Amino acid sequence: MVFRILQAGSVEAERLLMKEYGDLACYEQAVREILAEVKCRGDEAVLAYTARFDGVELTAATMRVSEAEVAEAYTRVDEEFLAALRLARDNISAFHQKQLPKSWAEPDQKGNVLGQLVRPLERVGIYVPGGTADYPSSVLMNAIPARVAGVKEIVMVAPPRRDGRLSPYTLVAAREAGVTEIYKIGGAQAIAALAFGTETIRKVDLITGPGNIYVTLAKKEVYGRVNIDMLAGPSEILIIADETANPRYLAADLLSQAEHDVLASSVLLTPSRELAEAVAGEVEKQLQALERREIAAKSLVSYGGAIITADLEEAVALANRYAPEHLELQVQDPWQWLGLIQHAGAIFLGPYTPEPVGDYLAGPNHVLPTGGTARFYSALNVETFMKKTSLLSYTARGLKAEGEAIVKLANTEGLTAHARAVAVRLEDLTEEGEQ
Ligand code: HSO
Ligand code: ZN
Repeated sequence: MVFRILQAGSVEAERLLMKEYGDLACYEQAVREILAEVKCRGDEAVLAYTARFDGVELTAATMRVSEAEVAEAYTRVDEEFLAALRLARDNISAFHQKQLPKSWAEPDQKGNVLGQLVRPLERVGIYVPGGTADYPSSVLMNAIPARVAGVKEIVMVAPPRRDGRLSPYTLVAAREAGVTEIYKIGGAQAIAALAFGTETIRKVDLITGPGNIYVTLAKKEVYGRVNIDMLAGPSEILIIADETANPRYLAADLLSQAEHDVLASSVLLTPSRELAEAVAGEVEKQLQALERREIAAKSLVSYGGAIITADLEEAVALANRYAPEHLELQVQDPWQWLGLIQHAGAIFLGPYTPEPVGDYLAGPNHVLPTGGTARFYSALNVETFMKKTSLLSYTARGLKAEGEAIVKLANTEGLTAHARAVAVRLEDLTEEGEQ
C-alpha cells in the first residue's frame, strides 16, 4: 500500500508529522570549500565547477546569457505557453502590488516628526533550480515581487543543461518577469558568485529562490554578508478533510506535491476512516497514470499517509503543530475553520482551490516556508525585496520636553557622552527660555 492509514497518536503518525531528512553535516564541508574557492579565485572557480558538476565548458563571456539567446528562446516556446505565462505574470503582479508598504512620516503635537522610509534593494539575485524539473513559474514568483518592489537589477542564475543552454521556458519567463541579467551557473558556486562577486558578476544584496541541498547550505553560509529569503526544503501538502470531501480531488492534490521530490510529503488529516480509505484507493489508481509515478510513489511511501483524528478540532491542532507549507481545507465550511489556523505557508479553501492554483496562477507567491518554518517565516513577498529606514526629527520644544529622560537613561548606562549630546542642547534651550 503506497498510502498508509494511521491513527492519530500512534508512533507511525507521530513519525509522519515529524519529518527528518538526514544529516546536513555531510554536505557542509563540500559547500564551504566551493564558497572559499569562488571567493578566492572568482570566475575561474565558477567556470571550473560548472565544467565539473554540469558538464559544460563555458567562458566568462558565455556564462552570461546574451540578448540573442533570449530572442531565440521566444521562437522555441508555443503561443499557449506564452499566453498562460502572461496571465500568471499579471495575476502575480497584481497580488504583490497590494503588498507594497508605504513610507510614512507623522508629526506629533510638539512638532517632532517620526517616520519610516521604505526603499527597494538595489541588486538582487534569484536562484532557479535545474535538475529534474524546469520551473518557469518559479522565475515569475521570485522576479515579480522584486520588480514590484522597485529593484533595478534582478540577476538570475540557473544551472545550464547538458547542451550548455538554459531552457527556453526559463529564459522567456525571465524576460517577461523583468529579470535584467542571466547567468548559466548553478549550485553552491552560483550562490558564492552572487554573494562575493567575481570579475564578471557583481555582488548582490539578497539571494532568493529554492535549490537543492548544496544551494540551501550555501545560502545559509553566506547569510549575513547578503540577505536571503529562507531555507527551502522539500515540498509539503497537508489536507484537512471531512466526509463531504471528494476523494478523487484529495488524491490528485496529494499526488501533485508528491511528484515534486522523493522527499516531498503529502498528508491527509481526517476524522473519516471511510474517506481515508477511498483516498488511499484513489491514490493507488491515479498514481499509475502519472509521468513521475516513481518519484511520487517513493515520496508517498516514506512521507505520505492519512491520519485518522477524533474530530476536525484534533486535525486542526495537528496541522498547527506541523505548520505545513500548503494547507488545504476541504471541509463543509472552510472559512469557519480559518480562525483556528495558526501556522501555514498558504491556505487553500474549498473543493475548487487545488494547490496548483497557487503554484502557478492565482497570484500569491509559491515560494513558501517548509519543514515547520511556517511558524516564523512568511511567503516570499514584496517586503523581502525592500528595507526600512527610520526617520527622526525633533524640535527644540520636543527635545526640551523629553531631553532629561534621555540624559537619565544615558547616564544609567554609563554613556556620558551620549548624555552630553542632549545636555549641551538643553543648556542652550534653558538659556533661551530664560531670556
Ligand atoms: N509547489 C512548489 C512550487 C511549484 N510547483 C513550482 C510547481 N512548480 C512549491 O512548494
Ligand atoms: Zn508544486
